[in-house]
Amino acid sequence: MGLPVKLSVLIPCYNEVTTIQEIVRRVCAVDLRVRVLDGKFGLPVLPDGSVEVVLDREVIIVDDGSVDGTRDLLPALAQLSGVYVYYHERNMGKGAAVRTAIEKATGDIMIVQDADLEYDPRDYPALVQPILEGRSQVVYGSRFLGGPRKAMFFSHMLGNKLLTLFTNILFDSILSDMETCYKVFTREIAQQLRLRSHGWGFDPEITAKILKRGYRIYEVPISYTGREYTEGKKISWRDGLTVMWTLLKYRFIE
Ligand SMILES: Nc1nc2c(ncn2[C@@H]2O[C@H](COP(=O)(O)OP(=O)(O)OP(=O)(O)O)[C@@H](O)[C@H]2O)c(=O)[nH]1
Ligand SMILES: [Mg+2]
Repeated sequence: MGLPVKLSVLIPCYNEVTTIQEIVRRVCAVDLRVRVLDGKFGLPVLPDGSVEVVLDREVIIVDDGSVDGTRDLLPALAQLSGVYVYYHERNMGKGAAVRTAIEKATGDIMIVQDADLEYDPRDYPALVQPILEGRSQVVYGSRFLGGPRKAMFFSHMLGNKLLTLFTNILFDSILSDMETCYKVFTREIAQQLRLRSHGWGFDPEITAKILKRGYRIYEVPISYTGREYTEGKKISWRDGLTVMWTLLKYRFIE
């Protein structure tokens, strides 16, 4: 990967009228200077042996058929430099929105960013560092590796741990957070995987395909501030069944 390196931030967005402006502000504001221990960029070497790579950024918002007023806010966001907005005519699910974003993205590295405020874009430099250092092509930000977090529902933690355990058993891995939103991957990986899921199958499908192809996933601790149901939290246990089925399908059938 040579300079300049561009990061594409992929934002699937469905009925996020209260948070879409703020998440885009945070994504655009984040400092994308990354300290990299690798001389191949030809940049001046700092006293600690690292170089400082400054990433270019583009923000790809895909509105997934919102009906809560989100769409009225998007034209103004599309005016911002480096921010591009695409629309699904009807609601198709997170997976479909991320896939559209991948198709439109032009970056060397891509990161999925939910449009609520549960994840913190200030974690980006740590998340892309293993890719820039050539240690991995895929990085997941884990909510279970000791990073700061809002302590929330036991049932959700259990659900997350069970789905991650299921993944680890099926694909002989030791992930700590398969369902994390912060999945970072190179353009090459994105093009190889040919993702097909529309809804909540996205996370298990991408994880299964990456592991089945023999890539290792690098994990980095991230912070997490889960939203409350009163703030729009939508996930339910039924979504867990879709996830398990998707993992089984890509492990044994496809
Ligand atoms: N729920 C939902 N989210 C979608 C859909 N399409 C795109 N998204 C976006 O996908 C991202 C993840 O959705 P969330 O509802 O936050 O999923 P989650 O974080 O697992 O669950 P909660 O925050 O608990 O609702 C958000 O940015 C949504 O706006 C959809 O059809 N349904
Ligand atoms: Mg969320």
